[in-house]
Amino acid sequence: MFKSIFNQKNNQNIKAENYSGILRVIGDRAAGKTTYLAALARCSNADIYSKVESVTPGNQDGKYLIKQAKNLIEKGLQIEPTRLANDVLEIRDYSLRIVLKNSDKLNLSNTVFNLDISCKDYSGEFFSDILQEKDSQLLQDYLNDCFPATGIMLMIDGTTHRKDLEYSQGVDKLLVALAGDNILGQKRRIALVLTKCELADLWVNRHRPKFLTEARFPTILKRLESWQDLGMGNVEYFTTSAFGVTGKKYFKPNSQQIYRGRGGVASVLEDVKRWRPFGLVSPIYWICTGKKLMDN
Ligand SMILES: Nc1nc2c(ncn2[C@@H]2O[C@H](COP(=O)(O)OP(=O)(O)O)[C@@H](O)[C@H]2O)c(=O)[nH]1
Ligand SMILES: [Mg+2]
Repeated sequence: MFKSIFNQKNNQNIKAENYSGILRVIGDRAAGKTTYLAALARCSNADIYSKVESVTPGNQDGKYLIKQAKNLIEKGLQIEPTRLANDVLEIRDYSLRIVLKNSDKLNLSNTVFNLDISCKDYSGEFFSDILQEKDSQLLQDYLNDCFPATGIMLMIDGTTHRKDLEYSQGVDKLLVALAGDNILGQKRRIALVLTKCELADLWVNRHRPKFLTEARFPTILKRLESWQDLGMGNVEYFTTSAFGVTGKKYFKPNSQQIYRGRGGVASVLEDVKRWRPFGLVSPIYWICTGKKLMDN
């Protein structure tokens, strides 16, 4: 609906810019990877000032994400853990088209950005178990599967700072394994995404993702920065929340906690009517274009 109005009004001057990206989402169990993807697929819920015009699934797996959002998140339930596949070919490959509105408030240039992404969401074991093992065939298969990716989203539950050292070892292994350019001959982009940033201790610094990462995950940040300094690829930092906050002046996390421990936070969406995730598109936009998108 909104789309057609937008198109009619600006029909003459619309320029479309198309980008595409092959993404892999990596992170520990319960980092929030699948919930993030499902929230993204249901992005029509993003707030009215959002730059996102629409997100449409490009295949069955993309549709499955929308179903997960409708049947689980919106009913106040958790998404089921993603199981480790015995064969990399079994991993779901979500294909989505994200359409962004013109970001120029003065409407001088009417550009529509189309981001076509294909995105694989590995199970948490890939990160926590397999990356610790040596010479496993499955690990090798997974890494080979990562190789064509233009970008990797490394998702970390922002509350798991006690695991900084542990995670940095996994990150190390990954960086070593992925040395070299991707299939397009480009340097790979790694987006480090801190999840669950509607929670009070993360929320206050949501606009300073690098600062927040440095404060909470100094070892990981150091590893990534030296990888970048060596000219191996590019890294950028992001904060996100699949649930968001409610309230205009006094913000309140729109999540209800089920569990909190060293391994992170488990929660469900509290108020479905006021579901406003944030920071969903920024990392993807950066991976696809190399440019940063301000708040979405
Ligand atoms: N508070 C909060 N919890 C979240 C958020 N995203 C995911 N979760 C919760 O984190 C837990 C693990 O999420 P899941 O998507 O299954 O993680 P995955 O294993 O990385 O795919 C579940 O309890 C989710 O509901 C978020 O933005 N905020
Ligand atoms: Mg999952």
